[in-house]
Amino acid sequence: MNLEKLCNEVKELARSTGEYLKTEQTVLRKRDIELKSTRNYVTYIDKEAERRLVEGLSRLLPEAGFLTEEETVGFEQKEYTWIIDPLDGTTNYVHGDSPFSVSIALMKENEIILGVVYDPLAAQMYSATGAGRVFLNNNPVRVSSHSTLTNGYIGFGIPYSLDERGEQILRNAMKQFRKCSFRIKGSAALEICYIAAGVCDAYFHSGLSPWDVAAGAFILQCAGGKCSDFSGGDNYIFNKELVASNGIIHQEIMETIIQGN
Ligand code: 2AM
Ligand code: CA
Ligand code: CA
Ligand code: CA
Repeated sequence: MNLEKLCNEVKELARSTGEYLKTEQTVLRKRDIELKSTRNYVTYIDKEAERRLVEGLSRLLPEAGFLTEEETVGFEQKEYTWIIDPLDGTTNYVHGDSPFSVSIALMKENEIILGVVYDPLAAQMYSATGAGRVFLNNNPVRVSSHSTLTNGYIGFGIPYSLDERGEQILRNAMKQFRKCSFRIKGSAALEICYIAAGVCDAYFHSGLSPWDVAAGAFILQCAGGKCSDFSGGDNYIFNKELVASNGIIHQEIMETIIQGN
């Protein structure tokens, strides 16, 4: 497999799907907006974008299976699996707001080998095919060198259903409000990429699914960053617990915000 060539083809597909999202946002009508549960929006556009991605990616790699948010195609265990979120940031999207993104990861057995996240409004394409091979558009990027929570620029999200643990973590974060600047941007995939590009220093969110995390986390790690679950372990894609950082402030985030010491 020529990974660089495949990555370029995936980027083209992400770009055209992103253009579709951008155009449709301007004509989206109230009656097209559905709720899966409170705060959890979906539209026909999420599903149509996913259908286009599945069709395009199937052409690029016919032997691969899929793990997708809208389940337009069922999951099947294969050597290669595309993990895709056709529209990450649907809440922003339905409110006519930004950012939102297309997120595509390729997993070989249990390892991610390619990640692409595209923001069509900013025309920003994040991609990675391995350590040091990570780009924002055509420019190589790296994580920030910010070393403490103090004056940090930290992203997070609030899960649709908030359990006791999730609430405690938000309370722990609140205690740090005077120290650092917190942001909720609303597209998990992009918020992880912002760390890869050195814009943000860290991000945490519980309740995320593999399609929110897989591409961004791979891109971040290729850019020198770190991801972990809430115990500090490696189960951050499938376990609904994510802490992502530039690596340097990871331990401090774990201690102050996740463990609440
Ligand atoms: P979505 O727009 O594809 O649904 C918002 O906090 C960000 O987190 C979005 O990227 C949203 O993805 C994602 N998200 C996924 N699962 C979530 C959950 N259980 N609660 C809140 N946000 C979730
Ligand atoms: Ca969704
Ligand atoms: Ca998502
Ligand atoms: Ca989505």
